[in-house]
Amino acid sequence: MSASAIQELSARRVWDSRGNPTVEVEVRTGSGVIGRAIAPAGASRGTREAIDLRDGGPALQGMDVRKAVANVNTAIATALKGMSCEDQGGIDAALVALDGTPLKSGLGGNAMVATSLAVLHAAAAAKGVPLWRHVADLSGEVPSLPLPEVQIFGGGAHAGRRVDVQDFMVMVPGAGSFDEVLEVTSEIYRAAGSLMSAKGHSVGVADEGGWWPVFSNNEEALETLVRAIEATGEKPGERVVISLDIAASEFGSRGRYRLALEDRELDRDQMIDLLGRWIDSYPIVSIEDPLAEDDPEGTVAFTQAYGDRLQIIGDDYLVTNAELVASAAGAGACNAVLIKVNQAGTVSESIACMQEARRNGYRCIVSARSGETEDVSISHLAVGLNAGQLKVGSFTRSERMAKWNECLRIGDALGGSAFVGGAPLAGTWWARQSEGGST
Ligand code: 2PG
Ligand code: MG
Repeated sequence: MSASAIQELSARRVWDSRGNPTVEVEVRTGSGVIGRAIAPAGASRGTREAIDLRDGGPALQGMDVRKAVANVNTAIATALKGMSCEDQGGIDAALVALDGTPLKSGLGGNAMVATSLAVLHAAAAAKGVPLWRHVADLSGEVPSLPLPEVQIFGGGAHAGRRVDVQDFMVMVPGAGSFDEVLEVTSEIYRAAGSLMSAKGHSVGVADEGGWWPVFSNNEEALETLVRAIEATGEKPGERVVISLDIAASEFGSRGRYRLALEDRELDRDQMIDLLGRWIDSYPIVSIEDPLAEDDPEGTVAFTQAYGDRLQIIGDDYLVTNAELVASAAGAGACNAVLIKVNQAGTVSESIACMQEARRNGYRCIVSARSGETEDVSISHLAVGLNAGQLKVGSFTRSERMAKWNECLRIGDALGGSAFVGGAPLAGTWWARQSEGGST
């Protein structure tokens, strides 16, 4: 058996940041190197993303993954044994063929993504290079250190729907280094917590570590975010800007949007007007899933209205799918795509989506899920894919901090010039303003 051939492949059940079971896969090659990866899990999921196989039934709220673990230990292990872990394309094609379903419900997206990523780790280890270097070799990209998007307040499906909007985030495109981004973000995070305490709120955190959103409406969250940025001595819109994940599919469908806290329903045009008022009032540079995934008309209209000022990201709308990116580009919907490996199901399909995005001039943001673990593969993917941006949640909880800290380590290996700074936001009002032009 050759040194890079897969000799053993097995799975075990481990637990994610919400205490839910998930799948960990370990791959051992002929030379004895090991690759290991864990599947993450979303809460606000697109209907067209790869499906996690869950056991159902009364135990663990139906969330158990024994079937997915068994699929790895039997069918997947049998199919992949003897293949070279350096043949990521061949391995992922074999997984897709073995699954044979449109949304990976056969083997389970969780079984497939953990296997695909574990193989990626094993290949890097077999080559004796860091994971980001191996990813760069696969993608043909020049590695770079991404610009983070960091959540300050959670919301939506990650906070009991306490506010409609899911992620209130900051970006620091004006920072000179990755380390500076984290330092500025840490100050803003702390300032936001102090503002919440000062209002007499008990300050717990949501699923991704952002402050629990004790607000009476979405605007109060935006106001508080601006105050928190100011409290650190920053002028909002200069070094620091705001990014939102509306995750509109969670409260909207077929052109109708229900704002739960305010108990009112908006039609598509009213929803676009509401977002427009926020864009005019706050230094927002990026909006993810502004309209629901079943509202292409709204998404195209929103992109037409704001695409030359903002980054408009498709997450549930594009589900890391190259074909959906190509058709969105044709229709003029979004100008950026979130890359979540477990939405696609395999590493190769994620890379294909990113390459399709690049061909169409779309920006790329590698993203974690709301259910995460100590697995830091996505930090390496963001670097090796030269994605430009990384979203992993907030600035607390070790499943989040592990990813930011891994970027610091990779940054040391790459050298200071690898940080992309504000470059991924080229074409937005922020970039025009920082070049000295008008907004
Ligand atoms: C999102 C992600 C991460 P989830 O919508 O972008 O914030 O959430 O993993 O629940 O889909
Ligand atoms: Mg999202």
